[in-house]
Amino acid sequence: MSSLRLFVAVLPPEPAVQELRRAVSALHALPGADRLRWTAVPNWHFTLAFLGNVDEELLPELHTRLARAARRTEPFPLRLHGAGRFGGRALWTGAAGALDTLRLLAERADAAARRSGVPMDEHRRYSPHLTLARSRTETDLRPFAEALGGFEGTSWQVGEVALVRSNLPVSGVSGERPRYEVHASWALGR
Ligand code: 3AM
Repeated sequence: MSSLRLFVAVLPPEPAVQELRRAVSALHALPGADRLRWTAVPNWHFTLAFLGNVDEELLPELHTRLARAARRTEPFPLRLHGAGRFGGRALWTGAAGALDTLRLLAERADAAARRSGVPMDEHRRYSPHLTLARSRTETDLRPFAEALGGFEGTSWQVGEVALVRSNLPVSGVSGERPRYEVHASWALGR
């Protein structure tokens, strides 16, 4: 049985991506920046639910349920906001705006996957973040988070949710990043 590695995400629109790109480029000049693995700009996303490897036979049901989850959720405002880190391993920018709706959409995406037969990992509290850089070893990411802390993006209206396929690097080249492609997407609301 073949399977796809999938996650459900909100993708920021191009103007928001460009604002963030300008802010993040200043971080690349900080000491130690070259030892971090920076995520590729076209890959930037807010993960709502990570599904892992999904058997192809589950896809029709998954699509139906994600479409329903999208339809039940009205479009909502969101903006990129500030910075944070997961310990010394990941640096991210956060979100502000209708976070309750973002959380609700994440819960609905999780439930849609579960009910389609995707064995989801135990439920962790959803923490909205867009990963900017990762470190293989414990690293002091505070200077990076502080430098980006005042960042505020322009608000946009989230109008769709995407099911994204993650193609892990197969070349074995160290530092090569996964390729993401939008497998399907659904408009929010009716
Ligand atoms: O959106 P971010 O970058 O935080 O780290 C992976 C990435 O998160 C995460 O899913 C997103 C798209 O790949 N991810 C990868 N494997 C995971 C796992 N086993 C995972 N999240 C939870 N459990």
